[in-house]
Amino acid sequence: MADDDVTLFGKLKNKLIDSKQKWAQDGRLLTGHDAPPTERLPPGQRQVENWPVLDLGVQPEIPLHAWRLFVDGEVEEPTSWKWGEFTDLPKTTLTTDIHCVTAWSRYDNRWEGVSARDLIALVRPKAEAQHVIFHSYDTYTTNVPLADFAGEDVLLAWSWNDEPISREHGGPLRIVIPKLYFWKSAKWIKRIEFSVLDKPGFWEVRGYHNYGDPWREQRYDEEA
Ligand SMILES: Nc1nc2c(c(=O)[nH]1)N[C@H]1C(S)=C(S)[C@@H](COP(=O)(O)O)O[C@H]1N2
Ligand SMILES: [Mo]
Repeated sequence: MADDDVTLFGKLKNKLIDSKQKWAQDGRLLTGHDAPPTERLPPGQRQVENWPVLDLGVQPEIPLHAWRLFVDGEVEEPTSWKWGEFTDLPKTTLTTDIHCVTAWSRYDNRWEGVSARDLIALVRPKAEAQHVIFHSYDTYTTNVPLADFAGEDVLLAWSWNDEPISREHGGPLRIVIPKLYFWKSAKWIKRIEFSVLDKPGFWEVRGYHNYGDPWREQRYDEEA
């Protein structure tokens, strides 16, 4: 693997990370209301037209020749792909809404990529695999139940509104899980681990909710 070719731009924004962790402790932005999933805008969210950038302050630049995706853990067929191999897989396009825990929602984002279902069919998780852990090039991690990763609207996306996903938004490849808050949609995805045990990720160990359903307003861990 040509990991030497991956450059990290920026510096970890420790103050920003600390203040978000404090927000979680204080329960900032919580309305205390659930909304039925039939309601398009989840409680406490406001619609935006732009697309904000959120990260830890570090944005990896991954040249396509150095890009790899590894899928491993509790699967029958651990697999890794180079860029051209991955983009040769069957493609799916999908239009979804984004709901960020910082209370913005963006409607009608058109994604193209490989569906999680197609990927799952290739690697064949073992029966014991119940959790999926995403590992990114910027060292970010996040976790979802396998049942949610296997949702029909989950994508490994390389394009947004018919353009390649920009570096700041997680290109070359990011995860898109529309039914959960956007922190679960890992940018710059490098490795997908199928696991028997759950492994709370970067924000989940800093007070964010382990599951993150926007319609039940699961912004933060109740114990935090
Ligand atoms: N690798 C990685 N993925 C990440 C993050 C990150 O810092 N690193 N931030 C998460 C958060 S908190 C959000 S809201 C979305 C932001 O995606 P965007 O910058 O494209 O809006 O990415 C999520 N995925
Ligand atoms: Mo977020």
